[in-house]
Amino acid sequence: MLTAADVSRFHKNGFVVAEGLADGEVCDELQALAVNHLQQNLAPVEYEVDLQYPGSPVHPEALGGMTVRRLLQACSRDLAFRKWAAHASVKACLQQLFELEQIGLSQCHHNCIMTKQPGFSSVTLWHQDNRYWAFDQDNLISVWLALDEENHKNGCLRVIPGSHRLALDPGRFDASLFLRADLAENKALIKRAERVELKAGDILFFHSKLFHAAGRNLSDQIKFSVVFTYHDFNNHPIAATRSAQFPSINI
Ligand SMILES: O=C(O)CCC(=O)C(=O)O
Repeated sequence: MLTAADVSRFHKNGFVVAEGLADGEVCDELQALAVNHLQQNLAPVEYEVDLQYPGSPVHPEALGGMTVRRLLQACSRDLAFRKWAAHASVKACLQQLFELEQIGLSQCHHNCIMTKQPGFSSVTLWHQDNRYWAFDQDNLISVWLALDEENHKNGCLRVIPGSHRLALDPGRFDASLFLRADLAENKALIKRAERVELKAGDILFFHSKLFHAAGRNLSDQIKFSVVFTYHDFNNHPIAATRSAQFPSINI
């Protein structure tokens, strides 16, 4: 469970870290599965080349062109991922943050294991996850479980505290809904960013409107993180969008 101070920090800043919420055994089991699936290139996966973010290989045949960025559909990969996604401690924290009983787990985006690899990982520019989502209310929460240490060197997340409460004009974004880096007002906003450094078992809860970004993995180890996104079960995805592609699970 989160403390009352954690809950108010979340509402104020748009994120909160629960240290050591997942125990070592869970992290080891999920990591072993992720390593195995990555070695087998077990579909569905997303490649760095698919995204064409800064630093991505330009072509599937280029050096690093088969670098996997995400193992997709985590819930359907192994019961262990599904169990983690619906774990009692995760559910209890989400009930506190949403102030709700019924929590939906989306299977449409995130629902993945991030596999940030040395050598060919790309830079994720400043964005809100609402660029991926289409729900009646833009009020979703992602749960990011670090399976290893996450730090500046291996490309941990950076966040802008309180930015989930901003309403920015469309002109502040590029065509892909990343913050435009050429605008002075965006540069001033980005200066407020903080790193979210995590240890294995730590969980970052963050709001879908929180601006965040991440760098490349400059270490020599793959960084594995498990990420799921949740919503009020009565907050529905908009029909015919990617958010409605698969049904949510009532955890
Ligand atoms: O680890 C990263 O590169 C950030 C990923 C991210 O922000 C996202 O998938 O929304």
